[in-house]
Amino acid sequence: MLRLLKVSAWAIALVAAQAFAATMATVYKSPTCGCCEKYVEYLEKNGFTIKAINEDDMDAIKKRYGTARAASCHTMLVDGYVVEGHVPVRAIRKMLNEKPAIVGISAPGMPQHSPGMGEERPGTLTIYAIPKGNAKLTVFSVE
Ligand SMILES: [Cu+2]
Repeated sequence: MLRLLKVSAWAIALVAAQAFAATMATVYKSPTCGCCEKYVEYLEKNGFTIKAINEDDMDAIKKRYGTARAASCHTMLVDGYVVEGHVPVRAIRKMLNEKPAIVGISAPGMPQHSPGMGEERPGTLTIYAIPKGNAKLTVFSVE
């Protein structure tokens, strides 16, 4: 009985540790971007710990991290991937779980009804995969 208690306490501790292990990420954004702020808040509500960096030359950031051809307002770095724009957490988690050999994913432009851009409408937001090199963008998911 005592042994069983110990085992279940250990299991509960493990589950709790996983539930509270926040995903660390860095978000580059323009200091005047309001929707970028909202997106950072959305990420934080959904288990991310965000280091937000204000950057005046966002074009340079997109060139540096390879998202210029699918550009949006902010650029996020997470676990070796780049997430460009208002991408829902579901798509980010899918990428982090599947670990595809791509630069990252993007919601190009400033799509309405994406996180930080008004209420989401499931099934209306196309997320693109940015391949390495010059290969064309492909559809990563529809959120
Ligand atoms: Cu935006």
